[in-house]
Amino acid sequence: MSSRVLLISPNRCSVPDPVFPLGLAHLGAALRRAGHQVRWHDALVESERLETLLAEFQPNLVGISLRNVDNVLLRTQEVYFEELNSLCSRIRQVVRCPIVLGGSGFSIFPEPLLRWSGAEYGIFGAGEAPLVSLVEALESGAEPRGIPGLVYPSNGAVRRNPPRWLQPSLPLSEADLPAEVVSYYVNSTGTLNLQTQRGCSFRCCYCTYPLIEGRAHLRRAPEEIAEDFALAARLGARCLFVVDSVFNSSPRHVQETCEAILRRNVRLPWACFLRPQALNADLMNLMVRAGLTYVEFGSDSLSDEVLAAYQKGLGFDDIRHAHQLARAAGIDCCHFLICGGPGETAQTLRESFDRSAQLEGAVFMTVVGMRVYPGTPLFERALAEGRFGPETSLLEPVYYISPALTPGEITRHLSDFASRSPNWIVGDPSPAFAKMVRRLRERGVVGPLWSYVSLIQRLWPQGFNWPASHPVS
Ligand code: B12
Ligand code: SF4
Repeated sequence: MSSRVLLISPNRCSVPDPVFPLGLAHLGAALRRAGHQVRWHDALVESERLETLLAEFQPNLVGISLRNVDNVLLRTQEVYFEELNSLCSRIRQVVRCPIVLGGSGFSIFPEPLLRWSGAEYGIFGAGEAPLVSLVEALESGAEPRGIPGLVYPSNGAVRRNPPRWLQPSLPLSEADLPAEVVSYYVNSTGTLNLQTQRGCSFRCCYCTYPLIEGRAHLRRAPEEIAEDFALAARLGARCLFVVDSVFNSSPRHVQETCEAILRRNVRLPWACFLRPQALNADLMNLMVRAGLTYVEFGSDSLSDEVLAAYQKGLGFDDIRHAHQLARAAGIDCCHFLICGGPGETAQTLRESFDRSAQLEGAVFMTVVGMRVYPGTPLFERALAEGRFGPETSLLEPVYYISPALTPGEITRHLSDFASRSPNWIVGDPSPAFAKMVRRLRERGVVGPLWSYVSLIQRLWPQGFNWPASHPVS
């Protein structure tokens, strides 16, 4: 039998950039291969009104992908999950089929989000196999409650089955990627995205990635990855973002993937998250030959004391070494810093700033405070410190701020650093900077937003600094 499944991406967030809903591509591919019909509705693209599409397609199941719950920015907070409830109501006014939720944001808060939305089902973690099983159970009238990762209401409570962690097992094909959605992202940023592996075995105190994707690194075959690179190039992408939690989870994976890209002869600049550890010059040069152009290091702090409190399992020497390797290979680098988490003091903030001078050519993207998520070591710590009670819903963002500082003090320190060093990025981009980025994009310049900082500073050394004003909370 063949079912009709409508997949919805309600994500309208365009900061730092609109992001192609890659999860839908993987789900759609799995459903199509199992013989089902799939349509997409992407709220940013909206080539057809949702109500019109529902009435015309008459789906047997609607899937909603919740990527972002909020923007994880303490000072300019936005929440996105609240619209789930009204979205489900809109769907129900047109069709009566069940609604299933999934996505990385959903997987952090499955129980409260299922309750909030009123949807019939949710799927926690990787969605491909469980979604196909759910569609088939609904088709045949079988009981779906045994499906791995299924989240469902039961006797007034919400239950969650343990997930089965799976690697992204497919090379995608053109048929999995609706042309109007692809062209929206290719035209707005020039960037598409791709996943080479899932999972993370590290235990940084605040991080949800091992919870969303599992703790094992589940890697795809290098030749398949290279096929997806080639597909993105054929579709017109001028840059690719490798969305893996940590691309360099294993030197062998990096090596085999890059060699496969070179063999496939794909010439496409790409970006990825690298853990600043266990890198060497050969590996870095190989990545660059395969097209790596932008590196986002999840460094979090440049103070060893804070790195230890964040449970990063690495020190400043590792960060400096990784940075030097990247610069020597000619790569633009950005370091993300979480300022004000456990162990931070005014002194450690200054230490990070002072040490940043040793990382030549880097851009530092800073955030204030550490978002607390359930199931993380930070959650346990905050609970033990009495920051909130066990019943507190963390859906409404809660931030851990070191007892030695206030958000206002952290912001003032960062603003001071940014005024002394234009590569410290604090707050939103100034209108002049945003305008310049738009112009460069119109001329075909690609890359993550932060990469324009160095470019614009190189082109116009006197002007166009990023920071505008920073509201002090
Ligand atoms: C890569 C990444 C980025 C890159 C994206 C680059 C690019 N061009 O793609 C960058 C750095 C730009 C970025 C930016 C942001 N990000 Co981000 N990002 C990620 C990351 C690491 C991977 C997302 C991804 O692509 N996964 C791969 C795809 C294939 O998986 P997936 O979408 O999760 O889909 C699978 C399952 O979730 C499930 N599924 C998905 N949808 C559905 C639907 C149904 C019905 C079902 C059944 C299943 C299902 O099945 C899919 C296949 O298995 C996640 C963390 C993570 N590990 O998930 C954070 C994450 C999604 N980001 C997050 C956030 C907050 C943001 C920003 C708002 C941060 C900011 N202020 O700038 C922006 C928002 C950007 C935007 N426009 O939406 C948060 C969201 C949680 C929250 N608090 O809201 C996450 C979870 C990280 C975290 N803090 O925990 N991000
Ligand atoms: S911060 Fe990076 S390395 Fe640490 S647990 Fe998260 S994904 Fe893994």
